[in-house]
Amino acid sequence: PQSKKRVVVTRKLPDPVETRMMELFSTVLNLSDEPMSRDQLAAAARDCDVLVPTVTDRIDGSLIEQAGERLKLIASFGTGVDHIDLRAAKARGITVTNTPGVLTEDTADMVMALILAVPRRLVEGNALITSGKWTGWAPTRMLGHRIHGKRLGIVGMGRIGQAVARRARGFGLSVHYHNRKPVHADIENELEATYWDNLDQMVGRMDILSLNCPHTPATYHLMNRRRLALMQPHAYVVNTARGEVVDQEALVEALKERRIAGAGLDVYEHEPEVASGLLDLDNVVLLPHMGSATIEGRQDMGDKVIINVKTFVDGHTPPDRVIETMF
Ligand code: 8YV
Repeated sequence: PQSKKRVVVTRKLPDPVETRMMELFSTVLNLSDEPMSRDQLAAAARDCDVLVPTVTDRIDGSLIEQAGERLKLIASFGTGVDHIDLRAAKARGITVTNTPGVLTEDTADMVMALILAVPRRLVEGNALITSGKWTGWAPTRMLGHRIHGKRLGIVGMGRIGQAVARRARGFGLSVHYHNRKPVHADIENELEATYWDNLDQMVGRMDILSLNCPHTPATYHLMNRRRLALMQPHAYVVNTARGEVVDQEALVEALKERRIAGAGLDVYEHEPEVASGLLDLDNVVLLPHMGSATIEGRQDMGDKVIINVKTFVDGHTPPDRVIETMF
């Protein structure tokens, strides 16, 4: 019907999510599952009431400028909102929502998977078997580093950071964290987590670092050349947050020169490009941005998008409204 709001979805979403969206709204789907070109995205933004983008769509100031008068909501399918110029959206009176909470546990699982995979050489072990080169057990073969008893430093103690901390304690890691401010004392006690006000000091003392902060102007290259140099040579870094939080070039150098022991990466600067230097290293495990990639999680994210859109078009404030100052 005419009254239905026009909603443009930029990527293929789970079938039940698409079906429900088509029932509720006048929904335009991108069935190709390839990211829209910039022109397609601009055309979509010119002619819809609600845009549902994902992390692969760059909704910058110039795109928002090209948006039509009728665009009033950007309901992103994902938690990170660094692909959206929040200030430009606000200036145009466009509300932005995201999908926090529902991918916390899945992402924390992936952090643990990388914390285990890199020091214990899981991928190398698998490659040894599949290459047919395994000649049998030996006392000194395929030795990695012990996890238990080591110090984990979590950078960014939000939902995901806390979920990592809970898991880490089960693996016998002691939990340390850096955050803009300490978390509530009850949470700190529950997690037996030690707050480090000074990131440099924490970085220099950890055996494993896990990056779990959003990418904002304040966290861009937070792990820069200087901070990477503070890490101990036996230390590992795991990044499931955003590639931009680490100076990738400096990271490759540190890994190559064995100034740090290894890295587990799920995200990259300039995705889907992966710096060629990373591909030649044997002390890294590289994943294709799949931290939250579970069937259940994608459905939950879709449900959240639908609730946000429905609430908004019904004239209310959507539950996951992103406020520019939050980041
Ligand atoms: C999602 C993510 O896959 O939500 C995020 O911030 O990085 C990913 O886990 C992606 O956002 C989907 O749009």
